[in-house]
Amino acid sequence: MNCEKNDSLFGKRLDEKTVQIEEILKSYLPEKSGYQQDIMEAMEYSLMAGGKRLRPMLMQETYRLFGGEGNLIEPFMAAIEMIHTYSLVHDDLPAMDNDEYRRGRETTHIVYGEAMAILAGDALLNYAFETACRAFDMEGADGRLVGKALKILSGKAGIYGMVGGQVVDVESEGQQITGEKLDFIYRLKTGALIESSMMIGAVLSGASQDQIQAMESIAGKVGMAFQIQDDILDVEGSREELGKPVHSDEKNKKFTYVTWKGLEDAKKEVERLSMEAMEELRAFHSKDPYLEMLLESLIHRKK
Ligand code: GRG
Repeated sequence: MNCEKNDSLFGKRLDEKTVQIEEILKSYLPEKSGYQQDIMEAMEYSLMAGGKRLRPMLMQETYRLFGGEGNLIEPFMAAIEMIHTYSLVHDDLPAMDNDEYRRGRETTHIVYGEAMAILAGDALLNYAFETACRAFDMEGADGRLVGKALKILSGKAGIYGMVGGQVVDVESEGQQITGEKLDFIYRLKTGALIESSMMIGAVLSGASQDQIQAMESIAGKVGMAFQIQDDILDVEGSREELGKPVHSDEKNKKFTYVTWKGLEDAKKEVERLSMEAMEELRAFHSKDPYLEMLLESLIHRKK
């Protein structure tokens, strides 16, 4: 009974926080005007298509964990979701996964054409940095911390982060790869943005270097568990719940944790990594259990 009550309280807060994040994202989108209006529309279509908003949520909760207050975190919350969205827009293109459906609606290139989808992805990536830089001008902002957060954001999105992981993933299509290479792909392709989310939350709240590193470790485990769960859902999930086609890995001849170890071991690994991440998080004795509950909810996520 108590457990059910906790679940419904968590669900209510999750919904409320998601709505708040949607408002923040909307407020940072460019005004649709001028000759380049079409690209602004495509950016909005892609960004405001729904989605779990996990990365900005993790960033905001980590900021709060270390006592961060006020709205300094908001431009970075918008920026991380813009980068995540650009990666999905480009990943769906015919040259990559060639998917026509995402977040419950047609992908950007289906609606706006391929050229505009490439440009909308580019625009979201660049606008993410324009947006994050707005933190420099906010009241009470410490320019050194904002600069440090920008360094993390750029590094984790690039060739030593998400793009690097995606490159190896694309090159490995149709191949049997080693567990070590699979780990590399997952850590970078999926883990890097999740790591940057929690690290930036810590940096902007003024956390110590040790605390920032601890967040990188927790987020690394969350990212790995999240990607393995994504593999599981691609086999076991439904198009209705996921808002995107299932069996996409099979279609693209991807070697995944599930093809490597099987469904049961994959599920155990998600649980193991998530438990470890929660254990590490408990060392920070947060008064608010929300972040821990959020991590726990990811183990059983259906979308
Ligand atoms: C194109 C440079 C470039 C990178 C693409 C992120 C990515 C790399 C590809 C998307 C496909 C994929 C399976 C990525 C792994 C990360 C992942 C599980 C993304 C989906 O994230 P969710 O579930 O999506 O948070 P929503 O829609 O909820 O935001």
